Amino acid sequence: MNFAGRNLDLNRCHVMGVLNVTPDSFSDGGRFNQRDVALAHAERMVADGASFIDVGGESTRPGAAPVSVQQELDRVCPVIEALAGNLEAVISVDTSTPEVMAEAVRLGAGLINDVRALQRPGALAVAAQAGVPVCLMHMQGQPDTMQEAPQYRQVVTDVSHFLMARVQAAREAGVPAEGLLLDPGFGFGKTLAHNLALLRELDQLRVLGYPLLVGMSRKSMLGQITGREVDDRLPASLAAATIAAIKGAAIIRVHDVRETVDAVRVVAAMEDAGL
Ligand code: PT1
Repeated sequence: MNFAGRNLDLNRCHVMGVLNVTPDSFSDGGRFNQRDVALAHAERMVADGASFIDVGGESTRPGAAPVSVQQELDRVCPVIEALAGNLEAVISVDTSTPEVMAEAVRLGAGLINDVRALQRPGALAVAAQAGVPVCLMHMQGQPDTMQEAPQYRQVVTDVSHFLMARVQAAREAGVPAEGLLLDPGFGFGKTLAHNLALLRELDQLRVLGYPLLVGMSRKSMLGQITGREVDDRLPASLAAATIAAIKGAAIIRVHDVRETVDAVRVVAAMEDAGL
């Protein structure tokens, strides 16, 4: 798949490093300092083997409050500008806001990662115009309330049907099929049982024919399984990443790049040995 000039073979599993530029992600204020800290963190993740750096200015974890368009632009754009051209990786913009998508791609972003699957007004048109691949993610509800009472008829088929409908909407808007990735949205309006069903049956989403992106790093589903606090979830995150890689995920979105790259290499080595 081509990401704004960078070509990656998605038959192999890649690691995406998380670069948060939400204010709570940094203890210190100061915009200049934030840009420096973000650039250094991104360079570290690329040196550790990340193929993608995902830049997001809206927290979408459970309970998070909405942000304004201007706030998101102010957070994301200076960082993307600082990274573009200076990184041996694809810059991904984690946004649902059409204005942010357009500006980020203009500044050099090579992937639009939208947890709302282009459902905001204007997002389909902007994504089609942008000419970079798009990741369509499933979420039930909105971040502030999505964990209150998630319900599905059958989570894997419900998520699959939602994603197919969003693929159809994106293609009708002019996004080519070769530029689409899908994500079941672990932790986005799902109980532990829902998340585990999606992980166990990830191969069922693969039959849709699009590369899969998944993110489970440090999430509360792993806290529920292990009883560990968020900063103590690396082993569980590596297990989840390994399972996803075995089940055919193309991109794994994580905080701990170095460790996850090693885990993915073990899976790739096993698969290469079967050729
Ligand atoms: C994700 C993802 C994302 N996750 C994609 N983008 C987040 N494509 C942000 C918790 O339960 O999985 N895929 N962008 C982070 N969101 C969450 C959700 C963080 C749930 C934490 C939790 O702890």
